[in-house]
Amino acid sequence: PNPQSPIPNPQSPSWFIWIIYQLKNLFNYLNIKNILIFRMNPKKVYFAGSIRGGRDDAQLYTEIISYIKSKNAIVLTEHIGDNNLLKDEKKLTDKEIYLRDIAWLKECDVVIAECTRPSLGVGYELSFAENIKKEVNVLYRNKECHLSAMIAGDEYFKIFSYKTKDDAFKIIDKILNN
Ligand code: 6K6
Repeated sequence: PNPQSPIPNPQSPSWFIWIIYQLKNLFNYLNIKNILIFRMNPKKVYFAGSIRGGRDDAQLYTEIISYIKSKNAIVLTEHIGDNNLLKDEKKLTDKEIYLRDIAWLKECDVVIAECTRPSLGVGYELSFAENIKKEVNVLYRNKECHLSAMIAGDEYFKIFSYKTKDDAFKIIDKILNN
């Protein structure tokens, strides 16, 4: 709303234009368009985390995935943080897992990888995602690992080091609001 624009005389036809103008200002002020687009067209996130590389951070993956979902985004790879879902994955052959994950990488809008625990699979996914020009975000705790030079040295990747889970959530907010 623009308090500086004078209120027209209600007898004059310009009052209608004035109302439309004020509604447009209100719409912009509340950023309604962006909210609607975000709600109607949620971001699809490919979350990558270590599986056969080691499950020490499994609980953290669960919490990161829940956080991403709470921000109205879709996580295509929910099983990464859910040991029950992973049991179902074990029923698939490696080829089926590979083909399904590649299809999801092609489908996603953004990749978010937690890379503190080194994982061949995650490294492969990062490189694949770069090759098909997806946005790739790498999170890791620099106090607990020395990130591979092949990841840290690749300027295509957006790399974020963090200390606490809350720091990680703030980074995720920035990624999702892009
Ligand atoms: C369950 C338990 C052990 O193996 C499974 C089934 N395997 C997988 N299921 C789903 N995604 C997988 C599986 N193996 C690898 N991936 C993909 O690679 C995930 O998207 C992870 O981001 C990444 C993990 O790679 P590794 O090398 O740590 O397994």
